Amino acid sequence: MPSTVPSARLLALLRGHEPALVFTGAGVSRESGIPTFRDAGGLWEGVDPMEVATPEAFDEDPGRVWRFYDARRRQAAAIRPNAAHRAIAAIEATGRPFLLATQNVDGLHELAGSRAMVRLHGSLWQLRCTSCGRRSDDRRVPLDPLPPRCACGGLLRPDVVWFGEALPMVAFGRAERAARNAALCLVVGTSSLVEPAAGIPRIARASGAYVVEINPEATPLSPLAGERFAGAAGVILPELLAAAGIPMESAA
Ligand code: BV8
Ligand code: ZN
Repeated sequence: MPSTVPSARLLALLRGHEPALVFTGAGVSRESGIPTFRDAGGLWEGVDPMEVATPEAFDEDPGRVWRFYDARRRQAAAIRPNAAHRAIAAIEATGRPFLLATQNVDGLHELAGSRAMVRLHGSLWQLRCTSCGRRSDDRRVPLDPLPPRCACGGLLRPDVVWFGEALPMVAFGRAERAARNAALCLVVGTSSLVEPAAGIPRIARASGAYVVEINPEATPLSPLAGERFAGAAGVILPELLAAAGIPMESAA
């Protein structure tokens, strides 16, 4: 098991009160039981993202897109946050200037208590009407019938950001501003392949933040990291917090 020995610089930053930005991807939910996208056995294995995660795919076959997303909602509804989600919420709870920018849509950060956060790619639990634009919070699993329809009769879609779609401007703007001000940027569980979200940690690094990557694998971001921990977020993050003396809630 790789030991987690943070540098003196990282320990000082974790213990300090300067602004911190945490940027997460699917790997942070891995230990809750949700597959990532690009690992073996991942969501994109056997599924062409262009057939289930683009507006064109939805126009062509909303039923196929909804079967993919309803399955992910059912999967996400059945699991709980893991120690990585709780550790990130514990950093926020120290009261330091903090923002979590997540690419995840599963809602586990919110369940773990994260509040100062932006969802760069939307949420599985929000639906949006393709006719009247109305947004709704909808936790029903399974959704039946598929595809779901709005009271206005319009087709409802998952309120997530598909390939070729713009990210929510307010969320992305908040993440960019936090990246420009961050002294510490933790990049957890992301392949750093999907733009423009993957640019957020690069903005932090260019603005002087100390970037730390937590990921079993190296990624295109790795060369920019001042420090890397090659391991599971659910193991590494609690160890870093313990070394820094940051208290963590145990599993609720
Ligand atoms: C845009 C939907 C323009 C939500 C997702 C060529 C062709 C077509 C498009 C492009 C192209 N080149 C660039 C693009 C743009 C494209 C893009 O970046 N494509 C990439 C793949 C090349 N981007 C877009 O299309 C974006 N929009 O550009 O629009 C525009 C601009 C203005 C106006 C109009 C239009 C939209 C991007 C968002 C796409 N939506 N999903 C959903 O269903 O979830 S992408 C999908 O990838 C998810 O959102 C996910 O969040 C994101 C990133 O993946 P990761 O989270 O990093 O997950 P991954 O599996 O990749 O990696 C997991 C990592 O965890 C691994 O590194 C693994 O080692 C690690 N790990 C595993 N276990 C653990 C762990 N880490 C820690 N602990 C563990 N236990
Ligand atoms: Zn409607």
